[in-house]
Amino acid sequence: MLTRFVDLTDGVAMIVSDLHGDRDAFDRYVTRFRSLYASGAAQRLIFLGDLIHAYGPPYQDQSLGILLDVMALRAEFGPQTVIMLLGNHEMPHIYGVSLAKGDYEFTPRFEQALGKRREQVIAFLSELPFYVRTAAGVLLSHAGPASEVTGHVDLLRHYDHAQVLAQADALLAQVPDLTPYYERYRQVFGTSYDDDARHYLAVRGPDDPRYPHLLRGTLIAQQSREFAVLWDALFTQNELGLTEYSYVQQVREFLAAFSDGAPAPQQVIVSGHIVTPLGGYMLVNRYHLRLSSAAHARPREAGCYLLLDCARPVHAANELLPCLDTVFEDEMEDDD
Ligand SMILES: [Mn+2]
Repeated sequence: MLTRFVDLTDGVAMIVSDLHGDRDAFDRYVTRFRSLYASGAAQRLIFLGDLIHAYGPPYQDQSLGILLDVMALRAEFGPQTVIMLLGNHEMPHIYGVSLAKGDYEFTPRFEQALGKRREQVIAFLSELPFYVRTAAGVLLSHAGPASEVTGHVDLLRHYDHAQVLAQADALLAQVPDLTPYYERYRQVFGTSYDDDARHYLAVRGPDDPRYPHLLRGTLIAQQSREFAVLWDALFTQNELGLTEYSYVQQVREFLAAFSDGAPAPQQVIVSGHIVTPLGGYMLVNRYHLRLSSAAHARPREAGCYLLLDCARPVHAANELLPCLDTVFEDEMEDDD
C-alpha cells in the first residue's frame, strides 16, 4: 500500500532544509554529503522540501536544475539513501494551483521552465514522502506540527494525489462544455481564464490537454477534504498566534499521533519552512528544532545541516544542537 511515511532504523542522515533554488548552497551540501558518505560518516541525505522557488530575480533561480540533480542523486545512491520530502512549494505543481506571497508569484516561472521535463518532474514530485520517522524518536517534516493534521495521520500516510486528481477529473468529465465555467472563472477572479492558464500553467492554448487544469486545481482547492489536510500539513505556521504552553501541547499531540506504528515513540520534531531570524536554527521548545540550511537562515551563511544518527535515541531537541554543522566556513571566517 502507498505510504507517505519513511521509517528509518539505522544510518546517519545528513538533513538539509529549504534551499529555494539556491544552487551554490545545494552544491555545497551535495559535496559535503559525498565526502561524509565516502568516509562512512553519513549514509543518507534527506532534503526537508522547498528546494524550489527562489525569492530573487529569474537568473538566480536554479530550481529546475536542482530538482533534476536530486533525481539523478537518487538514481545514483538509491531511494533509501537520498530522500526528499514534499514541501509546500513543490506541492502546488502537482495540482496546478498557483502560489504567491504578496505581489510575488512563485509558480509561473517553474511551470514555464518545465518544458519537456514536465511529466518526469511532476511524477517525481507526486511520489515524494511527507514525513520521516526514525528509531531515534526524531520525526522529520517540511513544515512541522499542525493541530489540524493531528487527527488525520492515516489520511496523510496513505495520501494519493492521483486519486484526488481523478475525482476532480471525473467531476469535470460530467460537463459536456466547460465554456460557462471559464466564464465563471472570469467573474470570480476578474481575469481571463485563457490568460491565466497560459501564465500559471504554461499551457499552449485551448487545444492543450492541460487547458482545464487551472479549473481543476481551483475545484480541488475548494472541495477536496484530502487536499485541505495536505494544505494544512504543508502550510502550517506552527507556534504563530499560540501561547508557548499551547504550542508545546500541540507539538506533543502531533508527535504522539505520528508515533503509531513508528520504529520508536517520536519525541522530537525537526522541520524547516519558517525563517530563523537569529542564525541557521531555532530551538522552538523542548520538542521542536527548526532548521534553516540557506534561504531561511539569517544571514544565509549561518545556514546549517543536521547529522542525525537514526538509531540513537533522542529525548529533547537541545540534544541535537551538537549535531549541527555548516558548509559556509569560508564566509563565516571572513566575518570574524
Ligand atoms: Mn515551506
